[in-house]
Amino acid sequence: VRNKEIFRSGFISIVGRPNVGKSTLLNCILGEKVSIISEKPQTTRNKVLGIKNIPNTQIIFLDTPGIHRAESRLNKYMVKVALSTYHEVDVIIFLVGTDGPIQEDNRFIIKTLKKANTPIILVINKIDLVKKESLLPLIDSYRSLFDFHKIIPCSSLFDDGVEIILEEIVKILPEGPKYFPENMITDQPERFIVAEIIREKIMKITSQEIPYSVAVLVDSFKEKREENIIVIHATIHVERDSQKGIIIGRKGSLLKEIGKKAREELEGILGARIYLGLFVKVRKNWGRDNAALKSFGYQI
Ligand SMILES: Nc1nc2c(ncn2[C@@H]2O[C@H](COP(=O)(O)OP(=O)(O)OP(=O)(O)O)[C@@H](O)[C@H]2O)c(=O)[nH]1
Ligand SMILES: [Mg+2]
Repeated sequence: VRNKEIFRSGFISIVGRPNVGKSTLLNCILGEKVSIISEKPQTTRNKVLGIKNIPNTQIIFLDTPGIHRAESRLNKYMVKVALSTYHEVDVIIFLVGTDGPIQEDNRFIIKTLKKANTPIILVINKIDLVKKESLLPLIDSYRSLFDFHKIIPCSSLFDDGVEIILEEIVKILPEGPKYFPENMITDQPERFIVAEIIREKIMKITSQEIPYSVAVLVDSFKEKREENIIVIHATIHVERDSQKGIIIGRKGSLLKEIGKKAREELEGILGARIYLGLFVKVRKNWGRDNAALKSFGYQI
């Protein structure tokens, strides 16, 4: 019988291929948006921390960039970030879609998991997209590849099965301290959240290489408390002149749309009226420039 008085806590990393729904799962668990989501792969670029408090328990989740065959510097950095979480967590959630284990990326990930000395829970996400009958063979095929601590099917989009993931995690968590105060949901500074929400809108609105050529930095963030207004200036950095034109759009229409969507969401998150000034700047080939990557928060 577990002693109810014992406080349990621990760190859980969510890893997997790009686009399988890692950030969606984190947001679903927290009931709040701390990590941006898009239908395009490689949305998350940094480790994003989310804190879940339940009675006598604190679970700290790390959302990570998708692990894939990385060619560019930024992508290699992203994969490194994801793999580096293995050593700082008590449990790893390996998230996959319903499209089968055969992908090369998954094989690579399983190879890395074999070296991690941590319980690994396989979560099969997006089960809303397939028939129930197809799940058992899928589970079997994964089971033959690795000795997972548990295999749990779920749909993060529809909050189906997510509760079971939490129950399983709580069973493995060690006794530990309350690392963060209870009212805290993430350790990300507001400026980072603002930059990410702007980047999310760009990822959703633009296509082809544009989403991957964009980095967003908040230049200033000033609260006018008496009026409940936050004045924010941010710069969207692109890699080429042509991309600057595309982001701005005809008579500034696209930039206006990005700004409007970001502002509306940020007003909800920050609970204030927001003035959002957006600028677009070309930083030639920043993705290949270590100093630029560093200044955008991608510490190579
Ligand atoms: N149908 C369905 N779609 C889902 C589910 N979970 C996530 N998605 C969708 O999958 C897409 C990718 O979701 P993300 O949460 O951004 O995926 P990710 O794994 O964080 O992706 P990266 O950050 O690029 O590695 C989005 O369009 C989500 O709406 C699910 O359970 N069912
Ligand atoms: Mg993500």
